[in-house]
Amino acid sequence: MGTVEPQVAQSGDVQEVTDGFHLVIDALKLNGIDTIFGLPGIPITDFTRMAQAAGLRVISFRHEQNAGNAAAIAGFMTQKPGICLTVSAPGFLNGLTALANATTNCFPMILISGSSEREIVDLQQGDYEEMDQLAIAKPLAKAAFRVLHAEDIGVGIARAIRAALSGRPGGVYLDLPAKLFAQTMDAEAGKKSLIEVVDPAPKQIPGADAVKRAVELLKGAKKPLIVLGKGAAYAQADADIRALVEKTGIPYLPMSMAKGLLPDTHPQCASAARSFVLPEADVVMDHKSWGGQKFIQVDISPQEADSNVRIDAPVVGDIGSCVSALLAGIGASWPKPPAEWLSAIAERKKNNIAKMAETLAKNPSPMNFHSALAVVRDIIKANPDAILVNEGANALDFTRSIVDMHKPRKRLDVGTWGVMGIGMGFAVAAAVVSGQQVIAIEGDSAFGFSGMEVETLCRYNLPVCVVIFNNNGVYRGTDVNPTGGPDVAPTVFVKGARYDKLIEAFGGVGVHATTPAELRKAMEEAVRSRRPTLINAVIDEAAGTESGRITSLNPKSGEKK
Ligand code: TZD
Repeated sequence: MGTVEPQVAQSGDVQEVTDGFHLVIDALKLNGIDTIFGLPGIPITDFTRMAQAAGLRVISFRHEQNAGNAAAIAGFMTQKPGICLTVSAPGFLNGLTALANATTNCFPMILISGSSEREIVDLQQGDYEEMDQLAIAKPLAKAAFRVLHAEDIGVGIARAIRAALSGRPGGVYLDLPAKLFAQTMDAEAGKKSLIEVVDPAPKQIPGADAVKRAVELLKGAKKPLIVLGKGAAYAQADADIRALVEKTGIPYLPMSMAKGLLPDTHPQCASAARSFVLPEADVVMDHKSWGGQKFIQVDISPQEADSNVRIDAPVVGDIGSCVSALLAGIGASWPKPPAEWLSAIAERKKNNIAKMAETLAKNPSPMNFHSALAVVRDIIKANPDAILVNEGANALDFTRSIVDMHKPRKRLDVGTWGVMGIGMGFAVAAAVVSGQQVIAIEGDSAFGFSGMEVETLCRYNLPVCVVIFNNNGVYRGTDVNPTGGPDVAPTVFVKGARYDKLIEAFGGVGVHATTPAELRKAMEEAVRSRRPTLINAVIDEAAGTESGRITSLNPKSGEKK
């Protein structure tokens, strides 16, 4: 229990007192929180010092959005809420993008922000960094709470933890006004006011009838398909999920962050025949419609069924409980799916893999995405415990399809929103939480959103190897200004930029790589040395497409020419 200077009570007895600072720290520690990601300033500077002194790891960032992204992905990796700590108003706003992204992706995170005094904020009298933060956070968070009294800190932290972890996990906002931190109370009473949350993510067992309905539907399928999402990865029910896939013999398709839940090289993995299986399948466990298909959806939230297609067999519960119930339901003698279906998939897979192998074997100059990613694929294969962080458009789509993942929760990327800017926050958290080598494959535009955090990588000496696929711009570097004026086109950056020099400014290793051989050597050295490394991998500026795989989402002009 943290205490402050003893105070002499009226009776003359020495009374141990504690304060808001220490109660928050103690409440977090009591609940197994060991790391805070944040950025200091009024009113939380002293809090960061005291937290460090109390044995919490405090990782300071250069911008709150990156601290927030770090907290969110730490939550995804550990099933404990990731904590992000920000100052009031502008710091809080900088953290909000990450909070909203966490909520959308079901990452458990708590954004704790200092705030100005309620009395002044509510009368809009002009306090330092005055803002009604709770009201602003509410629509972007799964839940939002404010604590006004030191004796309520225990309840506030407990409610935030439960909201972040239970059911569909998400982002939670906790508002702590400046005055709260200095409030004192009797240390013993303070200690008693804290809550160690029991069973914060309770199991939710699916109904027997729901399981039976799903098993019946699956039994009748001629072309079944299992789709695994990142919720399945989060659940850490890896052995049961693998058993369900293997016992049923049903082909499966991992969504981006579920890659590696079973190894991508698994014979039932249908990734290499993705565009064939999605519209062809007749019964799909978990995902979207192409007409005439039947769906089983496993989800912890009963509201999610029918959210975009009719769900014929919703199975509501936590993934672990649902999968083990389905496993029990299918029993020991489940017939494999029809051979026609399996061989049609195998045929497509074989052809696509052969085509890809041909493309990957080429060695064009300058490098393109494929020749560079053939190297990344080999490095990940040789280091299956390394964590791959990935963002960009082409840099994202090509990496996802080319680089096989071999273990669960090793691929962290832009998630549901396709948000740029997660890169360095995710990389820092992945290294801090796991101690494993991190490899971040970044588009040059994507990197720019969080690039200043290379200083953070160096400051904490993290084993992170950042590879920037530098093709001189957003998507590509070939656009021209149609007016012929001096400004370059909106998608174009400084040509031939040397991102490797950035990390050298902070004592990290910078490498300029123009061939696959140079890239391989630099990545191998980064993994061997575990030093913070940034490789500027020069990619043909004409390679890739507008918006990667989602070109069709760009609105077209209706203007008649
Ligand atoms: N801003 C935010 C926060 N997220 C976004 N997704 C975008 C803007 C729009 N956007 C994309 O969807 S991908 C991308 C942007 C700006 C960058 C693509 O360029 P890149 O990758 O250099 O990162 P490639 O490999 O050159 O395509």
